[in-house]
Amino acid sequence: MPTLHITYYSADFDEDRWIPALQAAIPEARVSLWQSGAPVADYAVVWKPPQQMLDEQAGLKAIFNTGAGVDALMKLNLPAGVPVIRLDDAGMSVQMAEYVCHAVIRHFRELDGYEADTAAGHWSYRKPRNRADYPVGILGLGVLGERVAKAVAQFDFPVRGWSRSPKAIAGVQCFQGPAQLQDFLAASRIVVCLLPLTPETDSILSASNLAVMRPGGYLINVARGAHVVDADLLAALDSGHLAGATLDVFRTEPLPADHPFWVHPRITVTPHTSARTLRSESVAQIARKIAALQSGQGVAGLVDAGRGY
Ligand code: NDP
Ligand code: OXD
Repeated sequence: MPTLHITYYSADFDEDRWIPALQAAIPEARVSLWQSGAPVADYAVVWKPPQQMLDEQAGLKAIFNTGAGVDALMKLNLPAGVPVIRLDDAGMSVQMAEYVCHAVIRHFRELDGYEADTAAGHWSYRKPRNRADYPVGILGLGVLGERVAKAVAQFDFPVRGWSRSPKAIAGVQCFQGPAQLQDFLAASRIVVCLLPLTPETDSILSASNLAVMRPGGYLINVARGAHVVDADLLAALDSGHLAGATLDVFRTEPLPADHPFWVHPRITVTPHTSARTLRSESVAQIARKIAALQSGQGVAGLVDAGRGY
């Protein structure tokens, strides 16, 4: 007789794979797909659930989010006193480090230019750039941002970071809080956004903040589309203030077919793929955390509803 009941719902991930994987990792539990009217479970494992699910599951011991970002959950009316637990790396930070290092190096080494030369059959060198002129600033020094900062530093770029609370990370010049945002941006030529989406960070990459970045700046947004004011980014690119952008996340996903980002010559678009939720790592982490909670221990990745992340 199962002693635990886990209810599962995902707007994006395949329940036919996730439910058996959770069931195999937590054999003492009964794992089932949430549907309206289902009995209240002990734990919910969710991605972008409907409000109705949370309203009906009032007795949960915890809600597990199968992603790092909890902005979709935070928009809902969450049951009072129920902890929300996010994915805590689970194989994402190495993917994010790969993606961001690739985008930084592709821009710095002008690989798009060489690709165009190749297509035209041109053999022509570009003058080597000085990496001291390309400081990389990471907005957000959490689980993903810190890993990315350390990875970028391995290539000897000057690295800056910005967070809410003070940090000390070897090889990273750290800034914190709203009072130091402008100094951070002015000290960065390539800006990488790895902030959670909260009321404080919504639209943070707006005209006034983009204007503070060094001329010829480059933006890499791998956090959430709503961090960027689309029209302000396009204006900064078209005025020549920014040299280009790599964007993995968008206000509307999939990015609408008529959105100007698709065809802008200096924007690279990828389909929210910089750090994917990996099923086996994520399931193993959730199983470990459920076991810890069941035996009264604390777990990492607890979301602070007041901060919104
Ligand atoms: P964390 O919560 O571990 O880190 C968030 C960082 O942002 C922390 O350093 C935090 O500061 C800082 N921060 C938050 N609010 C502010 C603020 N108002 N001012 C300054 N700094 C702030 O998150 P992760 O690193 O795990 O993930 C970051 C985001 O990446 C996720 O929320 C998600 O949206 C996105 N993501 C995107 C993916 C993709 O595929 N594109 C995949 C996974 C995640 P402090 O350390 O002081 O708390
Ligand atoms: C996440 C994401 O937040 O995939 O984990 O964007």
